[in-house]
Amino acid sequence: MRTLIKILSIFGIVAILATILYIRGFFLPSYIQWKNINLSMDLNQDGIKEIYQLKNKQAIIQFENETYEFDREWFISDIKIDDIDQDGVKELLMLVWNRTNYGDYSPFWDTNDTLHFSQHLYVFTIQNDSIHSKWMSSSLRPNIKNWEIRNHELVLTDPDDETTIWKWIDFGFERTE
Ligand SMILES: [Ca+2]
Ligand SMILES: [Ca+2]
Repeated sequence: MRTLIKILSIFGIVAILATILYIRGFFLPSYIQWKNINLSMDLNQDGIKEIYQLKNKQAIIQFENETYEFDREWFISDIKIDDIDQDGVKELLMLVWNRTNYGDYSPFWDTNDTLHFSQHLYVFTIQNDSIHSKWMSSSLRPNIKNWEIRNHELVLTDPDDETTIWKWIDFGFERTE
């Protein structure tokens, strides 16, 4: 009986450790290329460049007088800046792994999807010193291994090295190729 309790408690400890490692992103796919980036650009068009920094999977925007920190539970693999909708103002695009299927907008009926990691693409606009989400993808299928922006179009490569091209049309991305 004592041995059984011992075995069960070891299993319990291992399960807890595995969960902690999972939540900290230790078991995310090995194809992810975690970038460190430092960009200096004026997205809010006030004549002063902000710093867009991605380091150790966390991103910040440094304005002249304050620093905006993105959700620390997001594991951000890459950021890009482009006028993706071609309205003359540049956006911040972000490739994120987090534990929700719905960005910040969880439907009330979904109470059990908080552990599972999924990949998302987010587009933000910067106005004055605040950040607005312009577009937030649900869980990406397939996942993105590599991405580029060419002529304001997203060139996405999945883990099987299939490449697709996506263009911003009205309120989201549509596949062009
Ligand atoms: Ca600025
Ligand atoms: Ca734009």
